[in-house]
Amino acid sequence: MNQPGTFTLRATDGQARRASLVTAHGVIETPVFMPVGTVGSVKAVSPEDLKAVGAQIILGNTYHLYLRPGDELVARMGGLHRFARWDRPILTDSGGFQVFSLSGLRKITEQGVEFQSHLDGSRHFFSPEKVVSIQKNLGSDIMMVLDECVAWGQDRDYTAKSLELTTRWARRSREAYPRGSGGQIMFGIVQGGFHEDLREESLAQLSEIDFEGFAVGGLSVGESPEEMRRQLYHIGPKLPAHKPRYLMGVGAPMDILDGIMAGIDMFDCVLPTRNARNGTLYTSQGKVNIKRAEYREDERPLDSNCNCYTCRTFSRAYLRHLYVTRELLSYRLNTIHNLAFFLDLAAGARKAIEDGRFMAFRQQYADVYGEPGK
Ligand code: PRF
Ligand code: ZN
Repeated sequence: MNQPGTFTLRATDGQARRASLVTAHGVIETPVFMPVGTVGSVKAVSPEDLKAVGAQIILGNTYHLYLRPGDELVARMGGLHRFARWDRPILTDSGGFQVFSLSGLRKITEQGVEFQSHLDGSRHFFSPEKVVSIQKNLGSDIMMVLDECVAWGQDRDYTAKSLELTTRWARRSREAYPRGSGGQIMFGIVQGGFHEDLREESLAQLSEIDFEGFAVGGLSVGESPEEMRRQLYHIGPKLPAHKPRYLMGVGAPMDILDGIMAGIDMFDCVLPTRNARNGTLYTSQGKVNIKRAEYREDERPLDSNCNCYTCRTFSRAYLRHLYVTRELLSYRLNTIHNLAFFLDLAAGARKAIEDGRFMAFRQQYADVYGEPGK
């Protein structure tokens, strides 16, 4: 079956799943890590670089692309794939997170959310239908519904009311783009804060709507690693087994591995790309801060276990020099390596699940990166 949304489980190992998801721009093998390309560009690297490190799908942001250059301009340029010259799958987030984390004054009503641009303070309004229409203009393969990402520390009463609003918005989103009305697919987003019963309630409500996949939102918003795992292990295994499961905005290597352990299939995070630009590099021996003096005359590759262009070609000494002198090449080389590390982690997890040794694979990373929260 090559109908977008078709999801095929290939193997399981405990709760961990090895699967594939059909989209209009090709099949995604999961578990998958999705590099973040907020404005239609993964910062510092080209589509060619992304393919060389094995990126299967990238993420774009409705909020940013709507503000600049505008979704209608993107549509006139043939859609985001053609505009950015990326011919593999794209997932677009709904803005349900960016509006709450980036924009100024905002007002939530039944109809939607009014907000001020972080660029110039101008006022805008997102309804669930508007956000679907923007994502139609962008032409992403996977659309996300408009949701309210409840801030860490909100009380139970607020969270319970909020998840119901997220459900009503989710229903309106699906109605604005019924299943099969085009080549795009749509995921619902489970909210419910840090109350297991509210998470279950959110999932129960969303399950009545015919989405092609389900995301877990509202995690990694400031809570402890233990609290995130409590929610993740509770709700992950309860998500529909025959549909893709996406943990939004997560995370560090151990968070991704523990997400996989909870039955999650898809991940995105700015950590590899943002940290690359800050000189924090992920290696098989742990995190490396490339600016440190100890690397000044270090001839070795950044990670002898990595086969990326950066590690095949350059020394730590040169990477340090580029970083210290703020050379633009530093951003590209560091980003290539960090993405290779996260994409290799996902590829390794896929293989380990197929071989029935996922927990041993996870342990190798835990030995280097430490057990979360310890
Ligand atoms: N909702 C949406 N996008 C998100 C989140 C969410 O809750 C998060 C939370 N970690 C990241 N990105 N729409
Ligand atoms: Zn490398």
